[in-house]
Amino acid sequence: MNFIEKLTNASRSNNSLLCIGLDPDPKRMPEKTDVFEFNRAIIDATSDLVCAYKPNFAFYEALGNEGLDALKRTVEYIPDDIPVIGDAKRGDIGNTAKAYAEAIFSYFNFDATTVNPYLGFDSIEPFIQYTDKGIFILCRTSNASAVDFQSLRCEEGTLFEIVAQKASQWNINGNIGLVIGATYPEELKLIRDSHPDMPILIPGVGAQGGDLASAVRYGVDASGKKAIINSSRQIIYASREEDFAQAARKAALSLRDQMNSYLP
Ligand code: OMP
Repeated sequence: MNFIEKLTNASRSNNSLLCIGLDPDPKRMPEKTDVFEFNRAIIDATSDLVCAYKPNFAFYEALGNEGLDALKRTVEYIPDDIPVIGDAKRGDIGNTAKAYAEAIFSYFNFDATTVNPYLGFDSIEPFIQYTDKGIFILCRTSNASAVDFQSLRCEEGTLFEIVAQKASQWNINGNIGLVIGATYPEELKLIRDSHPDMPILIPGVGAQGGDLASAVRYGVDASGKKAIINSSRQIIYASREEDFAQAARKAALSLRDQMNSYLP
């Protein structure tokens, strides 16, 4: 089963557009909790509520070998029917990109990843050759400084619009999606209108204050699908006490139901 089929199935069976970001930060986790055990408790408490999980490499790399080991065990632990997006945001020359793709897809066995398009097509090509995997290209990121480059006016339009057009041209294997932050609803609407079929990964609700209603209304395709709305800190740090997993479940349930209430 390829990434899109897995995503569609998980989204349908859990009636969910919610992706939980597994971004473990020992400073915010309950004291003396091991990263894998933390993730396992969150996964056990929420796996019937999500369309995907998205661990971000940074939080694991920061912990050295132990972190990378926890990352590998986390991917293995997530139930097979739920897709796992490895948020790595890689971008390098083709030969190096090939090694990044191998690490993410063959060693860690992620179902999808995020990539940075700044280096152009030959930096993306090694990823899209894994035809059963999903590749999410950064288009309009959620941070305030996204405007520094992504808003630059070019002859053919604004830079983030050109990125979306290129992503569409590069989509020869049908496995490319876009990343657009919930903090930029107008841009999300613009890109969804011109790219009706692409899956869109939408981070930025919750801790970053992005608008949930617009993320749902502008993010989904015509059949109310293909939007993957990520929240990390708002869910995994809902409590720092022993009840953290139950608190995460409560936060996830509420967010999933709110998202569904905004579906057209
Ligand atoms: P919270 O702000 O805690 O919900 O985390 C958001 C997650 O999404 C982090 O892992 C970010 O690195 C990631 N992210 C963004 O916040 N903004 C983006 O534009 C893109 C991503 C991403 O690619 O997932």
